[in-house]
Amino acid sequence: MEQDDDLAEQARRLFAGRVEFLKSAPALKFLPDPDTAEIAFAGRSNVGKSSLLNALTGRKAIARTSVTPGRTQELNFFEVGDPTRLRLVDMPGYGFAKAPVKVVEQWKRLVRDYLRGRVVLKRALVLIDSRHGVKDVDREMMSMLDEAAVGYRLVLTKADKIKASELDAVIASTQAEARKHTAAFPAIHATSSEKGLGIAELRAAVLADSLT
Ligand SMILES: Nc1nc2c(ncn2[C@@H]2O[C@H](COP(=O)(O)OP(=O)(O)O)[C@@H](O)[C@H]2O)c(=O)[nH]1
Ligand SMILES: [Mg+2]
Repeated sequence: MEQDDDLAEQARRLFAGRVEFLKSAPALKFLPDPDTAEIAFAGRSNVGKSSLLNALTGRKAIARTSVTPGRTQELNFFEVGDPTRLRLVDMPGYGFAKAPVKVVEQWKRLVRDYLRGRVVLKRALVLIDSRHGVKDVDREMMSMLDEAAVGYRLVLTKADKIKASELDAVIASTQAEARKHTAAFPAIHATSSEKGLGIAELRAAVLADSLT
């Protein structure tokens, strides 16, 4: 328990310190040097990914909250710590209904190649909207991670938007979904970027993951 408290405090300090946008990579050749642990964030467009990155780092707009969802096909890298301890990787959102086939294919290639080949990638976080639960597009993302053998945490977002009883139900159904996937962690993180719910715990988990 003391160790947990220690890690939470370390994580709090780390994320309160230097957080800086490093670069955008629209293709693999633009990836930064693989010299730092990375934690990747995935989720459907509008799931609350930018908001979660902002909440974790305690900034208002380190990651831009979306105006036009589903348009950017880039991996965005943020450095945390001074000297840099880890990188947060904002992966392009998926499941945007109006995306042309070509854009979807480009998304798949970029994300799959990154997941498969990235030695410094320690963990992924797959964000799921609390109101909707796991959808088919999320299952596809989870299968890509299973195949790439990248361990991932399922993170419920916008928990403030539903009742406590509904949250319990979506946690249970998400846990059941996790059991069907080889690389998914059994524990589900319920979060609200708006209210700060689950954010400190997730910060500690991200730091712990970066050290594995
Ligand atoms: N109530 C509530 N709204 C949220 C939360 N997180 C994100 N949102 C809203 O959901 C919308 C999409 O958020 P954004 O972070 O841009 O999603 P992204 O497309 O996944 O990056 C925005 O209108 C946010 O204000 C949350 O925890 N609670
Ligand atoms: Mg976003």
